[in-house]
Amino acid sequence: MVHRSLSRQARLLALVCASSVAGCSARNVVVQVGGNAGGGGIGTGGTDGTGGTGGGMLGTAGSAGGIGGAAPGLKWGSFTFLPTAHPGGRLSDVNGDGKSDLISLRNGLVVSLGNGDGSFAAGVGIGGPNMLPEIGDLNGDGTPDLAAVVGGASGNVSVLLNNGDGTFAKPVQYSGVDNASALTLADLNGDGRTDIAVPNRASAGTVSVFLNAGGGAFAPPAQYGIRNTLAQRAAPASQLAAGDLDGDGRPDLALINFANYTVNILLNDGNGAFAPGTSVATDIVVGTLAWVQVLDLKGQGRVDIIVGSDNPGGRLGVFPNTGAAAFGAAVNYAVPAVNVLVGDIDGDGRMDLVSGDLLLLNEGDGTFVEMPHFLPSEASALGDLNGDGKFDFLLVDGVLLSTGP
Ligand SMILES: [Ca+2]
Ligand SMILES: [Ca+2]
Ligand SMILES: [Ca+2]
Ligand SMILES: [Ca+2]
Repeated sequence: MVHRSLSRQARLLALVCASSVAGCSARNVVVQVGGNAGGGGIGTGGTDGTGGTGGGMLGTAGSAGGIGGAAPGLKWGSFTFLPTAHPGGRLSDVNGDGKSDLISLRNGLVVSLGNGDGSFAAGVGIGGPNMLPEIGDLNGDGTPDLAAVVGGASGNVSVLLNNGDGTFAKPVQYSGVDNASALTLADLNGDGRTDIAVPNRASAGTVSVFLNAGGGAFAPPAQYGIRNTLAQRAAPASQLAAGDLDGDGRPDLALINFANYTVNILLNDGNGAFAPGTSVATDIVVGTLAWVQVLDLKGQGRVDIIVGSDNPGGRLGVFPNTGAAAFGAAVNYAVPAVNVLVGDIDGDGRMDLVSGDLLLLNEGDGTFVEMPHFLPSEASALGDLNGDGKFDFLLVDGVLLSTGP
């Protein structure tokens, strides 16, 4: 367990925001959080560049520096909180007007187009499962499509293709998953088309890989077993992330077991077939290991693994990639995984994390600085809500719009 103290500047910033929490329920409270100008970036696609579309930097990059560096200072100006009623969910610009739209749940998927001021038009039901989707360009037309799993023993993967204007074709179901609760999108066989991988919670620990046959249609899945030598219980994977863990340029899979606190790695042979790699034991034994992501935290071309448990006493653990899909001892943070979001919040080119109302700012050395209670309420999603290229937060009770400078 590593305890990291906040830098003086970070502490001041946290205090500024903490003291504004009560006021943030009023309208248009401005939260001053830093001096330097510049926007943030938003990555919603694959974390290693192999995933779906929609990733990349939306904001203009600021100058070098950042919290914890020689010249600390968030490259934000200020934020304005607007209490806005919305159901929460995922953000993506589905109709290509430069404003993030909201994908939420109401007996299926609902699309609410962004008005460009932090509010949303009335939602339109598009069918599909009552499970938030992953977002990526599945048919290669440059517009974001949706894929979500349907749970249960006879579950399936539901694919909703964007007609190109933010309306969606009827969901197409693909069978071959078993009690799944998550999927990830990445081009697993290197043909330029986005594929789908789904961990099966039943079936003694397997992953179903659906290769994209073109046009957003998917072939019947191949199943790959997960070695699980560290299993304390026969608990198959529940969540996964795709990224190049062994440095061969092909996206691999990191899977977490929801009960036995291990991370299992499946290595990609380059054709979208997978063989078991290492199992990494975490020392996170509180709650359920509920979240996994892979990110190159040091910017050295090696993808690290981050896991989190969802209990109030839970933690986030960062496993540094020491090369060839081997991972060093975890750096742990006393932060439960609460709807963890990934994005370059402070615009320094490094991916940061948001968990609940807390920020974890990437220092660039594989560690994070914790900024507790930084947001006035829990974050639901990150995106550019008003189309100005700057990072905004969709909070559970409104939006926090970046207002510059
Ligand atoms: Ca839009
Ligand atoms: Ca598309
Ligand atoms: Ca592919
Ligand atoms: Ca690889």
